Amino acid sequence: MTKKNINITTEELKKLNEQLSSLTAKELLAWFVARYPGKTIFSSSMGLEDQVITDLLASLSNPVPVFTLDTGRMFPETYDLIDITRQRYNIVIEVWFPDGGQVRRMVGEHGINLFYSSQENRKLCCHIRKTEPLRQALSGYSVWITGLRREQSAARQDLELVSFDPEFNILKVNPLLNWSTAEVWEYIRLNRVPYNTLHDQGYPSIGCQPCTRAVMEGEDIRAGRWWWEESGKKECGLHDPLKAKQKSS
Ligand code: ADX
Ligand code: SF4
Repeated sequence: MTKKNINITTEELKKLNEQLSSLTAKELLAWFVARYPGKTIFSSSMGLEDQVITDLLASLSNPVPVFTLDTGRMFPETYDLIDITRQRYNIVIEVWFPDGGQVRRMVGEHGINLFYSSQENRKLCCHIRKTEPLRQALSGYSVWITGLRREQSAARQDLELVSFDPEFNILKVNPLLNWSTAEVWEYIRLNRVPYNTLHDQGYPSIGCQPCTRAVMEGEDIRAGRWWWEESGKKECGLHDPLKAKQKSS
């Protein structure tokens, strides 16, 4: 059973969001790192937003551990970026893998490309390859930094700067919550932050290779993720908007 790492009431959370709302992304990161030293961790998918956060974290005096979840189905360009980022910032990027036995059983039962056959199978794959490794990676930490932004999808509109995630028993912090896509790109270019070359080939949002395609001009940012599924239901279990609305009391 996951140990409860944090206790916060709905009222305290509301006050915290009000208190922190005027901080810049960097100030917000610094605030949490100072408040929860050694208990703050950052999950990077190596996406554009995550590269901004990695760059911001590199400018803080206290290091924050960074991890990425390798589902085994990533793009070669994503693996390249893991190494480029590691070298550019001289940091360790911890890579988490799914449990081999669980993957073997799942593939044996449903096939290697099970995600195309039903949403149930797709969710099973995300659960085994992403959510369970995430649970392990977050274990023992109190604060989880992510690159979620409101503009990314309708389902993410109601996210807060800071929320309590009951699934992982952790405070979830989204420092780029209110950044626009243009602001993210501006930061990347101004600071020469390394990014996934797929972004220049029509991929605004990058996940696993078989579940991500390029989008057309004018299409939604996340239209290329699990594109065969009904939009509005395209979360993988790492970020369930319904769960995020429930607060600890
Ligand atoms: S997803 O749920 O649809 O895959 P998305 O790609 O938008 O999420 O990324 C949102 C945030 O989730 C990222 O900024 C990152 O914090 C976290 N995340 C998503 N995928 C991974 C991954 N493979 N490894 C680590 N963190 C991830
Ligand atoms: Fe599996 Fe696709 Fe989910 Fe990756 S995004 S874990 S390949 S279903």
